[in-house]
Amino acid sequence: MKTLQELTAIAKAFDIHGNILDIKPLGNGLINDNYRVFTDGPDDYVLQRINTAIFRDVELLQHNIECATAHIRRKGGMTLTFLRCKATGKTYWTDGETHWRVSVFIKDSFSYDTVNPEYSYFAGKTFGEFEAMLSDIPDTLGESIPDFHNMELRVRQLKDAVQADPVGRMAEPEVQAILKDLLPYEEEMCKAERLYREGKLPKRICHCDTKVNNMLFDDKGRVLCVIDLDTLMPSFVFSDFGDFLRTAANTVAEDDPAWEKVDFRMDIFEAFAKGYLEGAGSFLTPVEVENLPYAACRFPYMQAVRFFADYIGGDTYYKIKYPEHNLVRTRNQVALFHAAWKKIPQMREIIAR
Ligand code: GN1
Ligand code: MG
Repeated sequence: MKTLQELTAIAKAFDIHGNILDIKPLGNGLINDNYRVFTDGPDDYVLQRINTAIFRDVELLQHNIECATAHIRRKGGMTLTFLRCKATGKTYWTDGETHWRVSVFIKDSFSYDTVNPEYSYFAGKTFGEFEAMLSDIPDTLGESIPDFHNMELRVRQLKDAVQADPVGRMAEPEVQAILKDLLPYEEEMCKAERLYREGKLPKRICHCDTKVNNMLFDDKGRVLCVIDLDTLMPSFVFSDFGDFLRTAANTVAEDDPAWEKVDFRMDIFEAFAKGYLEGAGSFLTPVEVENLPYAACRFPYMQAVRFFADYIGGDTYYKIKYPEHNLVRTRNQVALFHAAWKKIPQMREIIAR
């Protein structure tokens, strides 16, 4: 943990305007550490410590973000503004150990962990338009986390954790039961990777972390800006479609222990799908559209696999608040997966409409 003085010194390495009045923790991301920098100038700022255990190539990460934000801005879209370090001209600062960056804080904005259908419609439209805007980006973007949304890899990582069992959690009967529940769906859930190999499914620049709280709204529920651009990379459009619904259509939070209360909300699905198809309809192929119900199942499944692998592996990836946290999250996502899976026929009807 850095002191206020240290954080202030880091913030001052960037080209910020005004004097720093205070710096306070911000938000509840599971990966980076975020702070709000209060100033007496026209803007406040967001100071972030980049988690380099996860984002190992900061140059590539920032290259992706700089290219994407510049492209969106050229098209008149609203996006994040990253500041340059005064000494190096780069959009990050490092002391050789930790890496930091600063962006302009977007005023009068709100972020939510849950949304109603109306907001979901706006969110769908925004993510669709976001992909549309980036569809003709001239730069080449890399994978800031290699194979981030590759289901085959995620399942392999789970199996590796099961084999290694570094903290003895395979002895827990519940862990065995969850594994038995998940594995039969493996092949079906790796469908996107197969379609890609067969040349039937493209990769496009996607956001890849479209959870509800990665979008800022104004006070009327209109989307102001898509944030958290770290995972912006070539992926299947299923990533953005599926990950939003994973968080928004769940009747409870992703780590709610009351997994019997988990359900997949079709009103949210319908509103989001409508917005998304309006925003992205111009470039989506029939294979992409046809598989949107699959996308809605793929992401609860992938998240279950990821939380579960982290639990079995000894909690090295996600921030946890208590020892069973990743297990609770897993159970929740497994329940969501089953709920969504049962509703595929209904989803198909809605998409066809
Ligand atoms: C992480 O950074 P944050 O909290 O928005 C994760 C996502 C997961 C999500 C689960 C880089 O997102 O992939 O879906 O937690 N980001 C990374 O809540 O792994
Ligand atoms: Mg986030």
